[in-house]
Amino acid sequence: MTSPTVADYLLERLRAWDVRHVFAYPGDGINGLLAAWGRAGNKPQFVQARHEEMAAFEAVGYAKFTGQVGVCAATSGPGAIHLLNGLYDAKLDHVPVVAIVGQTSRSAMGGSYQQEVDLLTLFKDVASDYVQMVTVPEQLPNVLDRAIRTALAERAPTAIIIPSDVQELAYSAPTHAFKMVPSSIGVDWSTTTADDQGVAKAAEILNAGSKVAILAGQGARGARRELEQVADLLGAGVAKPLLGKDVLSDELPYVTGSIGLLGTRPSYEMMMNCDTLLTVGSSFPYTQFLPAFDQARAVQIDIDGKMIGMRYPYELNLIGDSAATLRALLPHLRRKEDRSWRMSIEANVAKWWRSMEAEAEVAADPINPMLVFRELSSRLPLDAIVTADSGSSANWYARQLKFRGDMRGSLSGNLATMGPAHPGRPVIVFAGDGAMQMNGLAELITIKHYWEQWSDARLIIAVLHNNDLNQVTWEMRAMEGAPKFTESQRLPDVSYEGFARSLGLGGVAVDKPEQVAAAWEQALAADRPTVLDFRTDPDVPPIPPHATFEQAKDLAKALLQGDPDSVGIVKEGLMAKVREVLPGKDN
Ligand SMILES: Cc1ncc(C[n+]2csc(CCOP(=O)(O)OP(=O)(O)O)c2C)c(N)n1
Repeated sequence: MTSPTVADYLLERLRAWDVRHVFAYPGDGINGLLAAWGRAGNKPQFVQARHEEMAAFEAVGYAKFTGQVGVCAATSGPGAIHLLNGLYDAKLDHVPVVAIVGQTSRSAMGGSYQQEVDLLTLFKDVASDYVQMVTVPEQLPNVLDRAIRTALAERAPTAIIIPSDVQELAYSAPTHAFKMVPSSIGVDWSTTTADDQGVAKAAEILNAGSKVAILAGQGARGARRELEQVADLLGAGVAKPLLGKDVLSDELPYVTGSIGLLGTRPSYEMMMNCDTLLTVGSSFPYTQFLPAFDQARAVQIDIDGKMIGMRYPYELNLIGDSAATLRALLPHLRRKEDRSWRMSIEANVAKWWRSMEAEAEVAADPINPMLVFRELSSRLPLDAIVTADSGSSANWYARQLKFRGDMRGSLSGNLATMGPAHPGRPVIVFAGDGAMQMNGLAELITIKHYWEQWSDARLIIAVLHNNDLNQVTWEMRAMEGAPKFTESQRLPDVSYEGFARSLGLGGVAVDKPEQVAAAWEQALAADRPTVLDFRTDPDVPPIPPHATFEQAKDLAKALLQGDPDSVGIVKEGLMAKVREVLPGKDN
């Protein structure tokens, strides 16, 4: 065999890092890489998306659900530009992703050549932790290893740019010489625990309070047992930001569920009434849902010294791994003998779940979207992975689904995310019809392409088919006091299940409430990915139970201003739901 090229060596080194999949889309800026892939017997596996944006999102999903680095690749110019949205998702949600992109040949650089974009500048913000161009073969191991290690260490996206001619050069390793940077593979991470002094100070603050609230984010994943013990000793309730929905079971009576605009009333009430706040592994951004600044003494535990101390005037910012730090804290905590705070939280939680049941039962035209989630909740396999896009489904995902067992869940702040599949676990994806039309329909083709390789082929795409960009429609009503602007909000009607069936996937049209449960059962028992095309009512308001007076007032104003859907909203009796948020109504 001829000597390996830089591209051959790149794939070899990815394998050495145990990278098994690269989510990618071809183009002549990475032709050298594609040829190497052919020679390497497709190892790591080239997973072909329909659009580079989705390749990046797929790498993000992979990283979110495996805890390993996700890798994506794209050609120069337009391919690299398309990656950006997915890479920003990695940046904002703090997951490790490496992007590998091509560039025009070195001889053409700076010549305004075809597809020549200043990629170092393009990626400077999204991959601010590490973006480098490989210009000679000896650079490769170090640049690749640092991109991977930096992505893992910073939980962030990084990028490597490899000009097309460099990909085809014979690989030559760095030597033991001046201006050479050798590199090595692998990292053995140590566990960081706060020192004794910090732990003792945290215990002093937490022991002094009588109404403790815990906020546990995705950084607390892996600290489930410790969180339960701490919450128990402190008689605390635990609220979970969206990305932390799977850190603690929703079946625990003191878990108040989601917090924030998509949150629950018990989370809101707990935060408004507590005297002590313990935040673990969360950078939940919405300060207004946390206690007033002079209301609570507060402690934050976070692994990341750059992210700690924000969002609230914490008295103590402890750097450490969440499980290890909570374990160190436990022996210092005194069990709160007065359990009245805890009992009031549990009563609020029980009442909340009853009201969620009742809201899902409200008749709608034709299907109340909450019913779709409620019917799934009890049927969720214990190892399910659930995702939602950032349309209205995120509201119901946050409030209606009861996570338990080893369920995993995540979503993106970005509308365009299609939930990633997992080859060995059942996956349920909630997608709006807008999201389906933006990227989802095309990615069904990717699913068709790969599903037969999976050991568990149960990937269910539940479409909230409401012919409306509903979340924005409601935001306009509630935040702007503006009636629905049909031209921007209405979507062309498409049969999502029909499209799925045309691809050989399962597809079920669900247009009556009484069909919802059976549809879930059918899809959960299917031997292939299935699209459940739920005809949901756009007139069910995804308004938080603690919406501000201004929002409720604006909503009423929007409806009175001749909103084309106001008749539906009133007709179905859903104004009751709207009234729930008006001041003076106790519930
Ligand atoms: C890429 C992108 N463009 C626009 C938005 C703004 N946005 C947020 S939710 C939403 C509507 C989503 O509509 P759909 O997918 O139909 O779901 P629905 O809210 O109707 O359930 C839009 C346009 C966004 N989040 N991301």
